[in-house]
Amino acid sequence: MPAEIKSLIEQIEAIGQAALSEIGSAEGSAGLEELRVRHMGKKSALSQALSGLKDIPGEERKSVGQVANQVKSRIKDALGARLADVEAAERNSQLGSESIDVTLAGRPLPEGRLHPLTRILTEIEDIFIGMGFELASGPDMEHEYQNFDALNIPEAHPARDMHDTFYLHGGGVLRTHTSPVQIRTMQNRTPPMAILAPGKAYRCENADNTHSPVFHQVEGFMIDRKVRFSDLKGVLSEFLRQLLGPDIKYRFRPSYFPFTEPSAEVDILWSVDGRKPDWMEVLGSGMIHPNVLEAGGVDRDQYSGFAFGLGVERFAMLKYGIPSIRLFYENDLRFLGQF
Ligand code: 2U9
Repeated sequence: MPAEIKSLIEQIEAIGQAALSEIGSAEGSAGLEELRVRHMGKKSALSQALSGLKDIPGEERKSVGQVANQVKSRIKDALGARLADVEAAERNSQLGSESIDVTLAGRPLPEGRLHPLTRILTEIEDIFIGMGFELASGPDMEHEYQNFDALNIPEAHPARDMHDTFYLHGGGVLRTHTSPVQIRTMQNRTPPMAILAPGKAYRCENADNTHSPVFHQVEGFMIDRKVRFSDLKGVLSEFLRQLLGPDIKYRFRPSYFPFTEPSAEVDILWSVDGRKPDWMEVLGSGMIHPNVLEAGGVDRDQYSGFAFGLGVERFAMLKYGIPSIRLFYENDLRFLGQF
């Protein structure tokens, strides 16, 4: 074999050795890819060494070619084997760094709560439902007739004054109490009926610790033949005992409302901040005025009824010891989180 062929074969084997040693110590799949291009590509040292192959005669070209093919396939195998190792190592290190400990405790999520007004409103509703009352609702925007006239509140009554009532453009008012709901219910049903009307009421006044231009009321009434003042006392006493405890002290005190006659307010003996108990007004009530029965389409000679009304915020403030009505509407989570 001529010396230049022998030297070419040695050169090819040397290129192969160099490539194998580089591949053996290559780090990472990116590094291996770079080696693959350098050793297997068109511009590789091997390709360059073989560029003169076509000028070599038959037999000798064949043996150079054989060596070159062996070297090529060894480089290819070495690349494949090293790539498998490198990829396995990369996968293992990724699995190690991204592992999740499924036995770790989860982070607690902040817990939602019912608004204190929702809580007390639900309690109040449940007590009356337990005594046979049905819930009713109606629109917040009302006709002046339903809000005032039907309730025996005459044109000149101070409650109709601009200072107390939100008058709407184009007529109508924001209801100043939920009483119009009861008028509507009376007009749509026939006695006997026992109805509870919880909802928002609106008064045109500035907010302070005890007033808010929007607040919540629960009103109710019961109409049947021979409903008496003692029925009113029985139902409201039972309500107070269930809401505030069996030992609650209360009194019925004569009062006046245009829509009831006779009328009474209910006071409870209540201690604020551990101080000496005092009488606190919590409920208005009375026998439904015959004019109001008539406006509701109920026969005033056949039927009688009692009605009552309470402010939900006032009850919540008393029961939970809340100092200002504004806290209900500020949505401060430090306040709301206590209920
Ligand atoms: C009809 C007939 C009678 C409802 C009544 C009161 C007395 C009363 C106030 C309590 C505090 C309103 O929230 S408050 O400011 N309510 O004192 N409400 S009797 O009487 C009615 C209602 C509807 C058809």
